[in-house]
Amino acid sequence: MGLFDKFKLGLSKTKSILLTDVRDLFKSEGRLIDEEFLDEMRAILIRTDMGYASAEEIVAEVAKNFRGRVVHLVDIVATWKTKLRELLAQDASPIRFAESGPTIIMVCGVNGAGKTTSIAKLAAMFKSQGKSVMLGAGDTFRAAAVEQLTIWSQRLGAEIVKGEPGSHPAAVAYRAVEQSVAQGIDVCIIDTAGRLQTQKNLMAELTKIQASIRKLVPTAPQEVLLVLDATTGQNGVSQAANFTQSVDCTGIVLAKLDGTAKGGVVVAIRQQVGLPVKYIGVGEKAEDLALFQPDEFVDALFADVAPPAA
Ligand SMILES: Nc1nc2c(ncn2[C@@H]2O[C@H](COP(=O)(O)OP(=O)(O)O)[C@@H](O)[C@H]2O)c(=O)[nH]1
Ligand SMILES: [Mg+2]
Repeated sequence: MGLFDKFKLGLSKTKSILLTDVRDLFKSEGRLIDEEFLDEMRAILIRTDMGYASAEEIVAEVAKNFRGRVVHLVDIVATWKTKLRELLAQDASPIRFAESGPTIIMVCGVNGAGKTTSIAKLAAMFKSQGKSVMLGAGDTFRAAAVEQLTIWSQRLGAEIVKGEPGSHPAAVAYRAVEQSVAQGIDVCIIDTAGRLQTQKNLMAELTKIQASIRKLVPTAPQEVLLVLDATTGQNGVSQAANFTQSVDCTGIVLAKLDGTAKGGVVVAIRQQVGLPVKYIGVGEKAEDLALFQPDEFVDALFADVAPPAA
């Protein structure tokens, strides 16, 4: 499956609701762009969880271009797409690899966000690029979490380092990195337990994990990825703001985009969190991950809107 199809898959719920709502805005003879229309359009945009400010920017642009005219959906789609691309714009942001030695990626987020699954997806991606992968089972709180990562490591043919029950996650991370260096592994991905941004000691633990990695590789971790659950909508945005206060995250993996009609949350994240969205999760399987690219993402969102009649 190509990137565009993955975006379409991830956006299927958002698309069906958004495009149905938007089509309902118009009658076959077109619609006058007046305050009533703009209010209805704003409400539809806000329902996608893109945030009020983002919705307002799109409304203002449509008002500027079309106020007082009778238009069809296809007439304003280009304006929507242009504005959305602007709101989502970010520098190209694939994984930053180490110049030599293993690339270390730490993954954090709240419970159930999709961390472990996203790690499996990243591992599958690296394996498909011919890279060797080590997983660090740093979620030492739950035996089931270690088990889950172990199953993925077997399925994907990745190495794994686990701690003794009750061992400190920083110690597991240390050993995973140590093994990666010793074995000449290309990418080492460290799982961590879910934590809430309000749990100060657990947030401090992330810094300890980072510090123990740096004892071995001072320039690591190359990436600290924050996994957000797209189905939590705006709540994910505040999680991100709080996580980034405690630990220097380098990017976001937005999981479960396929499970929500609130796909507009990616706009809110870009607007309100100073981090790139690196990858999106579009399902539960190892291949259900896509590098986030704003332009293709917007194209996929509007792929089924009929082009203007010739
Ligand atoms: N539909 C869908 N489900 C996902 C995605 N990512 C994770 N999940 C599911 O979300 C649940 C929690 O995921 P998990 O990786 O264990 O979360 P963790 O607690 O953050 O490690 C599991 O049932 C996953 O299969 C995704 O992109 N799409
Ligand atoms: Mg987990």
